[in-house]
Amino acid sequence: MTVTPLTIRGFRIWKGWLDAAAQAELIAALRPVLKAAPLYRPATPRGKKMSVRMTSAGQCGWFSDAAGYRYIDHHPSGAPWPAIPEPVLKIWRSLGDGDRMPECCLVNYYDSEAKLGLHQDKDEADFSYPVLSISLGDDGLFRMGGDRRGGPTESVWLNSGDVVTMGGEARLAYHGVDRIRFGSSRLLPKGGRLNLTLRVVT
Ligand code: MD6
Ligand code: FE
Repeated sequence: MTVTPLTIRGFRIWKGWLDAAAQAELIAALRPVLKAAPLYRPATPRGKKMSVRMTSAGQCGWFSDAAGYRYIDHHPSGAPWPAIPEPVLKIWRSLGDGDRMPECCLVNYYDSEAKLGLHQDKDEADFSYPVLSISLGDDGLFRMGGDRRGGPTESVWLNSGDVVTMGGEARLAYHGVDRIRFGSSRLLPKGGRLNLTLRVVT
């Protein structure tokens, strides 16, 4: 477990924050979430299906279609979003914010082909709260930039068990996932990478 984060461009990267037992506990806790709220592929406002599959837990979930990026209060199937599992909330209590708990846990699943283009997380109402991200399964190449698209970036491989917090000046920094090292972890039986991002939304 790291006690001091690796800090790149204001992103704080807690390498190996979760040991093997903690990672397995999270996967077990996520299984019923994925059953109640199956992964889907959102479409961008321009009409292109994303390669990353997504779902959410919490009071609201992140969604996108022709009408734009936003949070919605139920799964696209109409089912309510499941609650954020306790082992996930525990990580927020350690590394997230002390005043408010997250309202959304966005779950991203990357297969061997999936990637996530450079973006800012700006669909939330108050940027004074950090976004916390948890990596599970295969390694992902995480790219971090600054407050404008096209500026310099640096990349780091995120491994299973790493936690990243994006707060302060980095809260609105551009970031994305260029590729997955498919099969690099044995945490998920079918391979791939799961990323959880916790956000205060309202
Ligand atoms: C991912 N993460 O790592 C995608 N956003 O799969 C994000 O988009 C992200 O890792 C905000 C803060 C941290 C992140
Ligand atoms: Fe993001």
